[in-house]
Parts: sequence; C-alpha cells; structure tokens
Amino acid sequence: MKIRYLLLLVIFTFSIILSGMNFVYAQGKVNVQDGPIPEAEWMVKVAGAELSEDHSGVDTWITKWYGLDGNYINNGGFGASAPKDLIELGTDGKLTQLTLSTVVGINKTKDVDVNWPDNGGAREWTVFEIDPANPHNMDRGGPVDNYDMYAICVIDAPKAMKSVMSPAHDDHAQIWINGEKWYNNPTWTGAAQQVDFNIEVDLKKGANVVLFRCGEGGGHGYLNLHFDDDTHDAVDIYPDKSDDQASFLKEVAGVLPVEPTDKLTTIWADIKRK
Ligand SMILES: [Ca+2]
Ligand SMILES: [Ca+2]
Repeated sequence: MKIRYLLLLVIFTFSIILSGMNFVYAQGKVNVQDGPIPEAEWMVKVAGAELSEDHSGVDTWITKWYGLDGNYINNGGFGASAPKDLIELGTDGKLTQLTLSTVVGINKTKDVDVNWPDNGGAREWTVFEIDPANPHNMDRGGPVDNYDMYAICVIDAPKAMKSVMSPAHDDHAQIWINGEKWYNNPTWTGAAQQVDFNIEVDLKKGANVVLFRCGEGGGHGYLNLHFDDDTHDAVDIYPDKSDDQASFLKEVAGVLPVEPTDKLTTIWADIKRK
C-alpha cells in the first residue's frame, strides 16, 4: 500500500516537471512587455538579459513567408542599413515599413513593386519558404553577406488576444505588427532556433500583419519566428497553401477586411512618418 502511494507521488512529481518543461519549451520566459515601442526608442536595443533559450524542439516555427523575391544587397553592414526604411526607399515613398505592416499595406503590394537600383534591382512580391534549422536561411541564393530581408505573415485571430512571439535572428532584427514596432535587437541570438527575448504582443480580432526585417553582416544569417502554443492553436497563419503573390492575396482575401477597419492605424502610421 505504501509503495503504491510512493509510486503515485513519483508519477505526480514527474508529470509536474514534464508539464513545466513543456511550458518552457512552447513559450519560453516572457521578458519583454509593455510594447509597442515609442517612436523615440525605435532604434534602441531591446532591454534585458538575453535568455539564450533552445527552441529547437518547437514545431511551430513559421516556414512560409510573403515578401520580395530577393534581398536588399550591399547594405554596407547591418548597422548602416538598419535605421534606413528600405521599403520607403525602394517604392519612392508609396509604401513604408509601417504601412507594409498593415492590411492597407498588404493590399498596396498588388500595385507597388520595389526597386533598389544599386542594391539588387527590381524586386517582386512572392511567397517563399525557409528552413528554420538552417543558419543561412536568409541567403536565398544571393550574396551571403551584407543584405537585408523582409518577411511578412498575416495572422487571423478569432478574438483580441495577448500573444507571445519568439524570434531568432542573425543579425539585426526589427519586427512590426499592425503599424507599430514591437522589437528591435541588433544582436544575433546565437543559433538559428535560439531565443533571447520572448515578447508579449497584442493581436486584434481578425487580420494582423507581421513584418519581420533582418539585416545581415557576415557569417550566419537567419530569421525565424514562432508564437506561443495558445496562439498557434487559436489562429490561422498565412501564407498557408499559397506559393506566389496571386495565390497569397487570394488566400488572405477572405481574411482581410474589404473596407480597412484599421484606418486609424494607417493614419497614425502616416502621421508618424511625417
Ligand atoms: Ca543568445
Ligand atoms: Ca551574421
């Protein structure tokens, strides 16, 4: 009888430990809150100690992204390029990083292409896939040093919710959601699936646009992102089945509002740009 009791206690203890580990694995320790970042601090490095969490066991890393069919190359090093709005530069101001991270911006990509005459030339919008385990997953066949990459996904949330995003990047990461900047970190995380900051963010009901930019200097160059398990269970993330611009826009057409409901966000983004 006593042994049976002891056995139960052992099983109970183990299951507690396991569920704790599971929690850490799936979400990580939230160490960034109170976003989005005020404009005066957009280029200030995220505050706090680096967690160096191993998220290589996470199976929700996002693999499909909407973006350009090539990188911004010869960026002069990520430190030099990071403060520049390369979307604004490449579209004569028709789009900016902030507007690109809104439903309005996604719709504008139908008509606005990007051209960087001295930094890669004309680019077109497409869907591309990356391997989260590959520490060079941003190279995309181009030069392997000194470039910037932009990656976009649309998250369709069933309700307004708090969510936790976990990025891994090499080198400088900047992340915008719905016209606001939520993350700025010039320091590489250490490995393709190593996370230093788990950031609490706000998702609204319906379509949320995430814009993830990463600037590369030399060596490893990777961009990876996943959210906490509760978020992945609750939302739909696009691109899903699509593999080019037309199929992506078709795929999200039912998710994006016909009349933008986030007009205020757009106006706010425009005001901040001026
Ligand atoms: Ca680290
Ligand atoms: Ca690097």
